[in-house]
Amino acid sequence: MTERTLILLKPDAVERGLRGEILRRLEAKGYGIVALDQRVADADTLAAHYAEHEGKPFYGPLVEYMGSGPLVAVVAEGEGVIAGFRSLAGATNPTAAAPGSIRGDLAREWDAPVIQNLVHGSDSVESATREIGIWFPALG
Ligand code: RTP
Ligand code: MG
Repeated sequence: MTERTLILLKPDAVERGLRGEILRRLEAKGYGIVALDQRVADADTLAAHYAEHEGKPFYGPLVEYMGSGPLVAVVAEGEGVIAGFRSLAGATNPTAAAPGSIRGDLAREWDAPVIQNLVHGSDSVESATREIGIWFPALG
């Protein structure tokens, strides 16, 4: 079924100049881009986006990391794009992420209080709907 997902090119991806490489992989796979916007995320947006992680030890560092510089929010579309982009992204931990994936090829572990792994992708239809509403209210 054609569906939409919310992708974030996190601040480390922007900082390292990897926007083009990541978007190239998304487009090469055949997914469409419905919306794309670079911005510095504000605290309310990050609190809403990461509500499920509130109270976890890495929550504070996660919000700090995600607000540390510009990120690129993207709505992508296609058959199976939610699971498909998660597959392109690879495992959360860059060391465990398979070669060939965005995180496996382009990210590594650092001595940091939170895992920095270049991209976010919605993990379900419900999450995608919720997250698109947070980042692109006009599309929600
Ligand atoms: P995402 O939401 O960013 O697509 O990543 P994910 O589903 O693979 O990972 P999730 O469990 O939702 O965690 C969200 C983000 O928080 C950071 N994280 N750090 N132990 C840690 O230091 C830790 N655990 C999670 C990562 O940046 C992860 O992508
Ligand atoms: Mg997640």
